[in-house]
Amino acid sequence: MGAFKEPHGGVLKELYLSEGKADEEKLRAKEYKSWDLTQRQMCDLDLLMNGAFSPLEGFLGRDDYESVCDSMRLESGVLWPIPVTLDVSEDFAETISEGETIALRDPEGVLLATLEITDIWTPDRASEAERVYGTTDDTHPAVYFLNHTSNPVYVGGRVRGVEPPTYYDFKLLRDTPSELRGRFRKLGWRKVVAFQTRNPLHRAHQELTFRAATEADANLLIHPVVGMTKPGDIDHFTRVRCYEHVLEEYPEQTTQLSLLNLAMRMGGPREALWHAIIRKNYGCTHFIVGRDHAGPGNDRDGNPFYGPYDAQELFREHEEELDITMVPFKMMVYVENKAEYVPADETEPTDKVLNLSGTEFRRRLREGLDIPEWFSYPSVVEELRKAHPPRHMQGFTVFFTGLSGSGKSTVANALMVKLLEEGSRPVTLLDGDIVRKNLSSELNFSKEHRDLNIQRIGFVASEITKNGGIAICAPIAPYAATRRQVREMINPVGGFIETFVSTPIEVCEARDRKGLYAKARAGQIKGFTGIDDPYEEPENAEIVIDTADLSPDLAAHRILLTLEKHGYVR
Ligand code: PPS
Repeated sequence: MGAFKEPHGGVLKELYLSEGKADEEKLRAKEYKSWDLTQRQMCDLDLLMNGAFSPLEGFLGRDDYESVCDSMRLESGVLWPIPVTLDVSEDFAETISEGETIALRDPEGVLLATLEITDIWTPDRASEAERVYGTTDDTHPAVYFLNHTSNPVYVGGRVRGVEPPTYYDFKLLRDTPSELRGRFRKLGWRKVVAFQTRNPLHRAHQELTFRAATEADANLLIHPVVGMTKPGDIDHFTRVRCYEHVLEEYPEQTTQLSLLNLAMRMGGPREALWHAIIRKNYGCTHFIVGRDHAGPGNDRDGNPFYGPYDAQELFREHEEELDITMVPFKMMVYVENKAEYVPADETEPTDKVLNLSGTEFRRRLREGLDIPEWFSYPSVVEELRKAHPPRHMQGFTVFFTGLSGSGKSTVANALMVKLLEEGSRPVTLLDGDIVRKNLSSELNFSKEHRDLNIQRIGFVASEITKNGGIAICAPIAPYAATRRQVREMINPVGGFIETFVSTPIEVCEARDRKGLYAKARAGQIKGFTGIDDPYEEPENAEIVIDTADLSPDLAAHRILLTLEKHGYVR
């Protein structure tokens, strides 16, 4: 028996050269101009070469591109909803011409493919956004990408595959369409329902996917995207570990898991058709389309870009031509009195339906609160908790700022000792003097060098924070913009607590432990902070401490109380 589902356009278009030909192409490519692929292009090229994008034979040329934007069809008439284009810089475009062959390389310079150029053109990106995504609003991730990430010139042409991109993670779970088709054949699977996802799966998903497969009298493929998803999504490492746990919940031999290296566009209805075409190429016969499939969220005015069932409607219009059956996603809800999941439209008025919104789930995760077993599997929750620990298990940075002699180092030392006593995480002190000696010894006190010094401290602190430690920094850090940069560097990876040591300059100068103020007044040190160099006071510091009327012990204690209040220590 041959393939039980014809690929889109009739033939699976694998673009790899045979081994011998690939070796010859590698030799020739030494003479070609090279384009270093972006992350999005690596994903697109991978799926072009392995046949997931059949019937495409390369990056779209200009006529196909216009036709896809206008009518969701290639020039040949075959349905194709999303433009797959190679965007390059103007500088690079100026060095190449139509008819030439170029090398496509990964960021390390490894040759993955060559491209025989048929077209070079500058697209109207606003028009592409409007025609493909129905909007020019930047809050749509694909429109944002077009306007801010994509390069301005497109290059179209046939791709000759030399080797697939190397991925070091989850190798056994990454399949080409031929490999997956082979596996289905081996397993004797005739009908396969594919489930697309970019989120972790919980019990409701397991129930709905298994029900969808059972109703279609088919087997099930969990086919999550691990290429590029919506910015802010849970990382794929965490998700794949979750999927592996959920897989064990399906009856034996009913379900397979495979990872798809797709770069999603979040293109709603058009993207739903694209997802279905890709799954058809992988040999699936059915595809689950849910509410707001591949939805990009809300627009600038807070309205959804697409209607919740637009994707299902567009799919239905093209279902026959697509030759893959849509399985509309059924909302499953947990009915407590029956202790089981039931389709939302099959509940009875007397049923007690339990609900936990996505927002509430994330809040509970963030705060380390209980997540009921009816909602998710303990193994999945554990993985998610590991990746998103509650605050008392996350890293954080306490960033002191203040004049020389304000008491930063003394309080920072006292705080370090108290945190070591508390013992929950490793503590690193990046005191101004220590850093100047070990990390920034070649720097002086010019604005440029002070900024560099603070950026280095910020980088080290963000690494410590990311890995769950505590960084205590105590430089002068006189400039507000640089402090803000550090805050922005650390916020995504853990807590940032800016502590302004506001001790007035008169007090600092009167203390003058190192005799530097006297020297600055005498003109022996130039550009001394507070004397003849500015100190921009923080306006939004989490903590303000004046050591003129607070002992180091009490000051450190107050910081500890604030850390407790924010949930960083218990
Ligand atoms: S900065 O601006 O954040 O890079 O400064 P920092 O790395 O914290 O270094 C401040 C310490 O260097 C000594 N020092 C000076 N401070 C300010 N201005 C000038 N021109 C200067 N020259 C030397 C001073 O002892 C500071 O130490 P602290 O611990 O703050 O008193």
